[in-house]
Amino acid sequence: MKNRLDGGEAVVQAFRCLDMDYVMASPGSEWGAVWEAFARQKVSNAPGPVYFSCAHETLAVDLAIGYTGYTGRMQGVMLHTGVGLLQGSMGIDAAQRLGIPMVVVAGEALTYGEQEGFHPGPQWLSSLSVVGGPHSLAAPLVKWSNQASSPATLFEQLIRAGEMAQRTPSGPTFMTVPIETQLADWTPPDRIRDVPRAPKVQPPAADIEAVADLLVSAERPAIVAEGSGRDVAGFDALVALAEMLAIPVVDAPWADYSNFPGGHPLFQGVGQPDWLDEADLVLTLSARAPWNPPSRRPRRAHIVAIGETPFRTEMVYQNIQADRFLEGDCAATLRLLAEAVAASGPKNGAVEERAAHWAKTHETRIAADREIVTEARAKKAIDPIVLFDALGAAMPGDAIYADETITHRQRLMRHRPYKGSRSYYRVAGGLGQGLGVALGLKLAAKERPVVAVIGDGSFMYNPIVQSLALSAHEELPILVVVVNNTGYSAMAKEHRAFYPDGVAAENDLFYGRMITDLDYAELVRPFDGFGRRVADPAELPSALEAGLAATREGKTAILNVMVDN
Ligand SMILES: Cc1ncc(C[n+]2csc(CCOP(=O)(O)OP(=O)(O)O)c2C)c(N)n1
Ligand SMILES: [Mg+2]
Repeated sequence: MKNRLDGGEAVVQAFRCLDMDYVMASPGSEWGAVWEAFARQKVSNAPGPVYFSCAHETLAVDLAIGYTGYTGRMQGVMLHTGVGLLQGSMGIDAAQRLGIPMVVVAGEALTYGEQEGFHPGPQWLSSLSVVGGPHSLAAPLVKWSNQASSPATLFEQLIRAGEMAQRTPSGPTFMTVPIETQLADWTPPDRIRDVPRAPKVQPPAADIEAVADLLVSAERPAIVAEGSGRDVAGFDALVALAEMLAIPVVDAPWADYSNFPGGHPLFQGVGQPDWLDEADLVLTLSARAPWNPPSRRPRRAHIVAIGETPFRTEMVYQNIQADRFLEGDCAATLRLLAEAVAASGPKNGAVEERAAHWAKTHETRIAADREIVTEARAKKAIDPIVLFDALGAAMPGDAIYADETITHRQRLMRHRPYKGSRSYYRVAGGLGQGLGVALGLKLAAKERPVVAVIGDGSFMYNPIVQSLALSAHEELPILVVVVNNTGYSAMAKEHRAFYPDGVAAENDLFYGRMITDLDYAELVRPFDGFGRRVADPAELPSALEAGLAATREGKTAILNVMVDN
């Protein structure tokens, strides 16, 4: 009895075969068989995933998002039936939007105490019962959702869920594993297979050739990058291709990652500069929404959309306006393009001319941005731009940023404190996930400083207590910078835009704004962290340095930075 294999072992063995590092868990009482398997793994010194207890479903899912976002390695997430799934659902939704593969499992009971000799607990009859099963709640949020069909199929179904999650378009999959299935005997297959990672998909060679020809003959090519910096390979491949032909690169308005070095002479900032209308060829990289408004494509350019999944089924509307597609892994496609361009022979002087032109444009923009910072520094209060500039100066070049700002995001991206590859992660989906994503990034990159930049309103949506407790307990110190404009600026801004001459504007009465005056830095005290409220621009550099120093000593730091808009 003691060492019999059951469904719980099948779950852990499947995660082992899928080469997961962690099972991020915020569980309930249904998981006894899986805990038993983890105990067995521990006492027998067997290799396998680490069980990571998270104290909140949002944290469990977001840790997986941050960790996989950085490493590219898929993880497991274990939740408590329908209620746990609902609590973690916003993170799962974010994972789908970001294309982060993960296998999420939740349990349920099937027998309610009617099976002789076994009672799962009375809670399953009333409050935990989900008509259709937890997998029906998960279905709209994931690529695939089902109940484990039987103890005999559980193991292979979980493996397949992991294999599917990694396939294009990558994203979360979900499985309900009933308690009865977990407790049932399980006989492992004769051969336990190490599951290979999903191969990278590449566009056909003829399509690569055709676009390489377009690139070589283009007079004014340009690149708009949204998600190509997801991995180091994508970042490096973009630098190589851009340099080869002196192609200017801009970040799309909703860039998910650091796609290109900000100090590179070919980097031309974020958004849709006017000169894009003069481009004759534009490559968009892993872009869901390259133009704003969506139909406002560059006027003259032939547009080539590069990426694994140009059309996202979780989006209601897209209008990417591509004239041609190169569908496949972005990094691999960029590399193949560079190879094809190199093979096409020496380039003419136009490339050198272009390089000089864009280096100058880059310099002009940087100088203008410096001017903006200088002007902002003259203010008595802290302008958010001054904060972002000070962050860039205070933090080491390898700092990683998790960005959960709202009205400050475009300014953060413009005055980017982040530098190299894998240094910027946009927090996707609904608010309240920045701390979990930042902790997941820290778990993945313990040697790099991690900075969560979060709006004050967004901060309040996070599971703050749970995140700080986990950060202390698991020794994951991060620097949290609350960009505090004392409320929801976004709401007041939209309200004013809809009713510029309205009663609210006239009387400064914005109901949606919500003013808070809590000192968020105080919240870190019970967790032995470092906290400071900063309202004076002159104090910013030393406060940032002290915050960073605290994280180096293993303490999480919260800087509550009072900004003026
Ligand atoms: C879960 C969730 N609830 C509500 C919203 C709506 N919402 C979008 S922005 C925002 C305010 C965010 O405030 P803050 O982080 O302070 O940013 P600011 O608007 O001040 O720049 C809210 C409530 C949301 N995006 N997600
Ligand atoms: Mg705010």
